[in-house]
Amino acid sequence: MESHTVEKPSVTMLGLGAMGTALARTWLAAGHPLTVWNRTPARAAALAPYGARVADSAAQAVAANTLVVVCLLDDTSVGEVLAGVDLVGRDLVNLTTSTPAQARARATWAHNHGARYLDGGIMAVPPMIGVPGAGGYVFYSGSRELFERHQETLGVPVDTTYVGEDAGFAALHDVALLSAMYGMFAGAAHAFALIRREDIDPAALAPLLADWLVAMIPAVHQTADQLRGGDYTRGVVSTLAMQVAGTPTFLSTAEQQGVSSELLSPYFDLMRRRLAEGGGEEDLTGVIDLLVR
Ligand code: FVH
Repeated sequence: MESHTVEKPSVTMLGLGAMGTALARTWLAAGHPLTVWNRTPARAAALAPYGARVADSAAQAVAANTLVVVCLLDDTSVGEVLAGVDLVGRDLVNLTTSTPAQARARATWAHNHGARYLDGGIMAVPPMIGVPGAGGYVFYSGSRELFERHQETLGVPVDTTYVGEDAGFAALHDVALLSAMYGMFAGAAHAFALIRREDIDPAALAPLLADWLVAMIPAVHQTADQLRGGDYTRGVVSTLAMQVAGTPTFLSTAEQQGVSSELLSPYFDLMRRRLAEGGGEEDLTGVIDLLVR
């Protein structure tokens, strides 16, 4: 009996840094024909033994397939790599970290060059790529139709989450989540600094810290409910007035431990401002309105 194997969709990959290489390897391992190009040719050549077709130029790689995935350092390098390349009829998927404005401008630029465009924001580090259950995913925004057409292929290396037709939304979600992450790491840095000169093992504090942050973080759902409803006093457990009253304890403790309060103070300043404006019965949601200019 004749057997038919269905060929998986072909992909072109431009950019083989740590992330691009991880993505490329996963597509190759899953049996997708893959054409690759990288500015430093050795990184592309390293994938040839795994079945990648190595293009001599970005233009040649783009000409090879309809689906073109780009994962370069920044938006400037995307502009440099694609300058003068014929993009007519291509489905350009840009996973390079950008600002929302850069993503929107890149979408317009791609359309003006005859390409369809999807922007992506990668919520994963290279070791999470191709590892089911590792928790990584990529935000996508731009044409829903284009996303749905390639969703299966794009989902091979890492899960996909579509966040809207606005090409800037993937970048915006990406930066929003990473900004929250830096706030969390800033808090953790302050906590470790407080115990730094004491006979306390950082490895003993770490699980306590991790568990506490996990216990507290569901509060973001209440924040979202309050922002949607407009009533920042709804469901409040710990009032802003009470929390502001506690801030001298945090600042004095930092001083006593010889630790700078420069990570905490800006947030405490905003809490005090909101309290002064009459937000004492709220919790911390009112601070958000002080940030939005
Ligand atoms: N790696 C990570 O942890 C993060 C996770 C979240 C998403 N980011 C973003 O992914 C983009 C690529 O990151 P990467 O980790 O692959 O970065 P590098 O290993 O530094 O590789 C950079 C690639 O870009 C090429 N490149 C840089 N400048 C140019 C240019 N002017 N013209 C052509 N190519 C350029 C570089 O080529 P080469 O140095 O090998 O010749 C690499 O292929 C990025 O947006 C992260 O923010 C990663």
